[in-house]
Amino acid sequence: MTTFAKVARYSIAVVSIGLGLATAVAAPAAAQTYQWTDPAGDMWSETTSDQPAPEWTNADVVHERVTYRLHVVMIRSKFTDLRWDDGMTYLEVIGGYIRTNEGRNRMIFAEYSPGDQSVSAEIQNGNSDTVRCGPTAGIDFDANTAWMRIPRPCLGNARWIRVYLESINSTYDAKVDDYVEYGDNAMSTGGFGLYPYASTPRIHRD
Ligand SMILES: [Ca+2]
Repeated sequence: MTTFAKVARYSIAVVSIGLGLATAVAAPAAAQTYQWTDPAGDMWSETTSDQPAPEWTNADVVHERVTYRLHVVMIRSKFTDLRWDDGMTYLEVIGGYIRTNEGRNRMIFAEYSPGDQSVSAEIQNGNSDTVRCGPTAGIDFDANTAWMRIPRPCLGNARWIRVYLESINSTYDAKVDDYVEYGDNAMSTGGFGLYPYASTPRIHRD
């Protein structure tokens, strides 16, 4: 998917869905970590319209953990299932937005590359320009997990951040003879691409 398409998708105004359906578990005495569960079976598909796709399990988020340490933000995602199948066009295991107390907006992308079997990480600013700050990402298909490491310079000198997370993948569907995009909003059971209406509470730097 092109960057433009990603931006266009994110910019679509969708109904506001907060964190009410997520189970937030803030680690005691560690305000810099915020983690929560997301239900299994709550993915959506997008073709001509968005609709629930509970039968789809690939990259269905079940747990997220965001940690903001002094020099880095770490995101760790766990899924019901995680795989690369023939017919898939892309697998964005971690995507979303980070907003900072300094007013910065960052789009984040961690996308699997089947060619070299690695995960590329990218950060973009509010103008969709790449922020060259050394993000990295990884994937473990056996464990159904992925992670993304975001050095603090990607975020300026943010004292706190708020994060929206999702996963998106696309595959060919012979029934409709087209590629179908599947996504999981990690903040709720609603459709994906809900920024800026859904996000974590403030996660403070360690
Ligand atoms: Ca889910």
